[in-house]
Amino acid sequence: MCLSVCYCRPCSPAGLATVEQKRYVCAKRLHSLGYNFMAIVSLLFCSFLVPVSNVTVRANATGLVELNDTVSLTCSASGSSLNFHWFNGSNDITVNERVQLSDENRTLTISTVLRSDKGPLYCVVSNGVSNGTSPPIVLDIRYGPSNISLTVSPHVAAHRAGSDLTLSCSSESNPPALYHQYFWTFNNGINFVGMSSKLTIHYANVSNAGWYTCAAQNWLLNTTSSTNITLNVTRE
Ligand SMILES: *[C@@H]1O[C@H](CO)[C@@H](O)[C@H](O)[C@H]1NC(C)=O
Ligand SMILES: *[C@@H]1O[C@H](CO)[C@@H](O)[C@H](O)[C@H]1NC(C)=O
Ligand SMILES: *[C@@H]1O[C@H](CO)[C@@H](O)[C@H](O)[C@H]1NC(C)=O
Ligand SMILES: *[C@@H]1O[C@H](CO)[C@@H](O)[C@H](O)[C@H]1NC(C)=O
Ligand SMILES: *[C@@H]1O[C@H](CO)[C@@H](O)[C@H](O)[C@H]1NC(C)=O
Ligand SMILES: *[C@@H]1O[C@H](CO)[C@@H](O)[C@H](O)[C@H]1NC(C)=O
Ligand SMILES: *[C@@H]1O[C@H](CO)[C@@H](O)[C@H](O)[C@H]1NC(C)=O
Ligand SMILES: *[C@@H]1O[C@H](CO)[C@@H](O)[C@H](O)[C@H]1NC(C)=O
Ligand SMILES: CC(=O)N[C@H]1CO[C@H](CO)[C@@H](O)[C@@H]1O
Repeated sequence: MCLSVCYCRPCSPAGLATVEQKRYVCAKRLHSLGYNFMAIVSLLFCSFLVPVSNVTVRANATGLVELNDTVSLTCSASGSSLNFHWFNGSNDITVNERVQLSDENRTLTISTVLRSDKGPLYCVVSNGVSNGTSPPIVLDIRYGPSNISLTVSPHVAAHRAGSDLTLSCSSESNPPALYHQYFWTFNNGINFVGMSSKLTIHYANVSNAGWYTCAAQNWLLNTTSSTNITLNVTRE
């Protein structure tokens, strides 16, 4: 029952195999003598690895909202003895409180997503004989409006009556464009002025002086942010 002859030859085809060693204990109880006979047998196996293919990444959620949502990305691939490795752009993923790996690194979970998490994120799967890279995934993370600012040009403390001036409002938001709009109010919301990111006043006069407030709204998230400026106009 226990082997006494050992015959070894190289694994073939060599490129697709690794050698695995397994140890077995052979034991036989010899009742008549009252002790156990034992031998340790080592067997070497050629372990054939199936090359890596079909590496894909799937996200479990879309329409993520910055600071509110959590997303899990799962990497899957065909092949045997797979190792999973994640990248964020050209860097390795760094695990921290918000960024966790699980299921033997198959799954990447990002909690309270930030706009900077958008990626491209991708996974590299490898085994002893080959590797494969998933197509990159770019997360659409909705945020804003944030970093709102209001400037007036020309940039002077007081504008002369009769001059032209432009108030410009800017803010960061995703989605941008259609979903992101500006509202202007003059002197504490008494006058609704316009809906563009720029407000131009031709031939300014003293009655144009006052508080201007710009409010930016992200229509998809229904979030707003506002800021204001005091416009000064002097008589000539
Ligand atoms: C998961 O990834 C980490 C960091 O890349 C690595 O240290 C660890 O060995 C991996 N675990 C498994 C089971 O592959
Ligand atoms: C990806 O990298 C950016 C910096 O380039 C970092 O701010 C962000 O937190 C990273 N995201 C993840 C999920 O690692
Ligand atoms: C992936 O395989 C290619 C050859 O197919 C090799 O050049 C590269 O170094 C491998 N990368 C990793 C991370 O194993
Ligand atoms: C208008 O005048 C006030 C008080 O002098 C000043 O605080 C404010 O910055 C001025 N506005 C602008 C746009 O410079
Ligand atoms: C000042 O300009 C506003 C429009 O910009 C106009 O309605 C108003 O009549 C002007 N006032 C004077 C005193 O010119
Ligand atoms: C984000 O979460 C906060 C608190 O739970 C909630 O009040 C807010 O409406 C959420 N924002 C969006 C855009 O879903
Ligand atoms: C947007 O917010 C306003 C109040 O801030 C609320 O009255 C309105 O119902 C919200 N709309 C949506 C679509 O959530
Ligand atoms: C103008 O903005 C400042 C902060 O930038 C805020 O403290 C103030 O209440 C605002 N005033 C109005 C009239 O909106
Ligand atoms: C350019 C700039 O100021 N960016 C800031 C916009 O707001 C976000 C979050 O509120 C900050 O993380 C950025 O640094």
